[in-house]
Amino acid sequence: MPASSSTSEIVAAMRSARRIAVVAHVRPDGDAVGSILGLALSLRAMGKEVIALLEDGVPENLAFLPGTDTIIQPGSAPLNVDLAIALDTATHERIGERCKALLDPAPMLVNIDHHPTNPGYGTLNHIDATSPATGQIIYNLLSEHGLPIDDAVRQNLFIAISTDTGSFQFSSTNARTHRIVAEMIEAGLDTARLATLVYQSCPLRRLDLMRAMLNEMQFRADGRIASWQLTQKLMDDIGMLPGDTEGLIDTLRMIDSVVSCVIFEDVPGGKVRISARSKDARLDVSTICGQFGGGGHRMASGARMRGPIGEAAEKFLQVLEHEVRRID
Ligand SMILES: [Mn+2]
Repeated sequence: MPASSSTSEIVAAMRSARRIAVVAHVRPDGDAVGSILGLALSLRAMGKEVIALLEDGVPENLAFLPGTDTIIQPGSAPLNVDLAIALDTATHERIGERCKALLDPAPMLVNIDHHPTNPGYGTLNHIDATSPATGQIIYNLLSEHGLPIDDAVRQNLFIAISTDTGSFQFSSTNARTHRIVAEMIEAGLDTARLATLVYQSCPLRRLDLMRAMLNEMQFRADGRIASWQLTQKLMDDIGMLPGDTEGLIDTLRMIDSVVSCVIFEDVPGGKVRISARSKDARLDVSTICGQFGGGGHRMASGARMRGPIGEAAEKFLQVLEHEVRRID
């Protein structure tokens, strides 16, 4: 993990900038969208001109968050920002090709993240792998330095933290996480409303996807590994939209015998996207994903492999099965 710059240095850079771009990773999840909006809305309240950028735009299931209407997808016009800030993005490339091209001319890049594999590609880097969500780092930064926090900022950062901790269930959740939410509730945040919006507002299409997964999931290593292959054909049949797979893997994780679960997904260019999870601290899926050019957290990681999906799955699962059998 790279040496971290102090949040004071980062806040000083924010204060002295006039025009700031805030960006997160491709295929944005709740932590990506919530973190960039939490920070962007606070910076706007400080009087900064802020461009919130996402290569793939906002997924439909997160469109209820305040400020999503201000997020833009990268165009061709130069941004002319004094400062670029990348959040929740483990490698520089993962902000997306078009975002990277637009932000490369920025005189300074701040990199704030919680992925332990982040190499520190910014001018200033603040990588805190003990934080369960980038949203938690942003909340700490705003509150420690007295930067504006209003209800819209809280909504975004709550969703960032809630989604990245699996609703406060994952082992990365710590005492500070709960203290932050307690502070948010004391300040009047309606967390039940937000939970309904993010966890109980699925279009039927997402349950069709889950139904297919439950029908097709496969097991190996005596039920300790559960996996599923999400093919392009199924995506077409269901009419799947970006963000539809968020949280799907947690259903595989529910099974008592499972210590690791994996979803393989066809992505454009003949590639296969891998999402892997561990339920046992002795099994580090980030090193397994690392063998296939990916990375992430010990308990939640990803990689991309060349297709076809069946062959990629078999290669990955053989390595995973070897590791799973080693820990017993
Ligand atoms: Mn995250």
